[in-house]
Amino acid sequence: MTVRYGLTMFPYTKEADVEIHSLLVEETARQRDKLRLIASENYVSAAVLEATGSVLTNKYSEGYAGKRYYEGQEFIDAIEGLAISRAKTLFGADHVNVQPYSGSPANLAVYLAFAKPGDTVMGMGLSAGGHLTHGHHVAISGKFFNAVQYGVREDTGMIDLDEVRDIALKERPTILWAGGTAVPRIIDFEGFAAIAKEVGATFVADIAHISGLVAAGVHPSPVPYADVVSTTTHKTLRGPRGGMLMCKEEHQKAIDRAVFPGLQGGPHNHTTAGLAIALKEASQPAFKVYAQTIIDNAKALAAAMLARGYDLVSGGTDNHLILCDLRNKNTLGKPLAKALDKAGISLNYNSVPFDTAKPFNPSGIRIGTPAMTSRGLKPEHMDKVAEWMDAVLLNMENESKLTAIANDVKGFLSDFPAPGIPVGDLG
Ligand code: DSN
Repeated sequence: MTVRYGLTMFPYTKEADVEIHSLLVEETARQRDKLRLIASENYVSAAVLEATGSVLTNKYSEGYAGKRYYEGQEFIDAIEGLAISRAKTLFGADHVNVQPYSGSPANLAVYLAFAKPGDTVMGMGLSAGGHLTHGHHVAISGKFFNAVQYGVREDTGMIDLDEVRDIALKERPTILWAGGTAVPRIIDFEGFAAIAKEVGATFVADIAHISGLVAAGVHPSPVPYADVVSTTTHKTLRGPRGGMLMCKEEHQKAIDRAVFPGLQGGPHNHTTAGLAIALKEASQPAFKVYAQTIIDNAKALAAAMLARGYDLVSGGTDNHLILCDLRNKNTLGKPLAKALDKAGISLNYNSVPFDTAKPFNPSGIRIGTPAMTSRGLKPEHMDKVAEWMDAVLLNMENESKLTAIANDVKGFLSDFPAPGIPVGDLG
């Protein structure tokens, strides 16, 4: 549904705080007028936005349904119950906890549930595409635990399960993680589960990036194989900012206790309501079409980039993201990302496996299709996207060219209304 406002946006904020009002309007316009290719971002529906801005933010409800530490929970219990039952049905999970504030707290709760400080834990290295919470040395997961990391093969850019098994057999981790933030290929969750079983580790699949694809059935699910599945709720799943843990029945108590009272206080009920709505949306046939189009768009964009001589890690993609190694284009990721932003195309610079540059100005960029697919862009539009990106690369210092591209992008996007964002004057 296209939202059309005839009135000033955020009228109460305008009255209370003109500075925040103006910034809210500007950010709304930015999200509307730019091509958003950050792989972890999306546009939630107007209904999800409404729930997250509701009076539920006023309510404390530490505990779980029927066992709370505050009164007045009759509606909160029902809302949380709906979110849980919808997630269980959608993912086929035995048990779901919808209270984690986001992906990092969800993953911290997993450590609390299954490991002790100093234990050996194993995950994919950040520079190979893993996540900070999977044992990176600057994060709590790398400081409080003896973290060992696996990567990808230099010749294929893919995970080598034989290497994972060798490391796991040698290190005997308590927890084995699969998943990450810059993994463009399908992960063999069954293979990881077999390794975890062999070494006696708890197998945790972090599907933060791909949970919408998994929910839609267009990507293999780890739920049958993993002890625990962790996800954020705001990426391909297209819900509000939050986290969720799914697990086998036998881990229910450990997970619930770790989230509360182990790690967190009161759940963010406005987020839970938004999540319940998003899960209902994700169970509709239209969401399956959306999720498949995310992948089709990513494959079409990858093909258009390969045709222009771009070097893609692993040679392409199976999911919603593309990791591009720019070393053959003689630029680093950060200056290109900044030039693209000036040209109305928003993405992030990213390390690539075996990067020779520093993480704050690495050799790559990461490109994702979830947000633009939410606006209705299709595979036939991906050549134009690649053409814009290539024109930016060739004109990084040419401000007037970058501005001209930004105007083209904005004009093009005006035919693709963004969910939850008004068309017309934002006031
Ligand atoms: N920061 C998220 C991402 O961009 O992938 C992961 O936590």
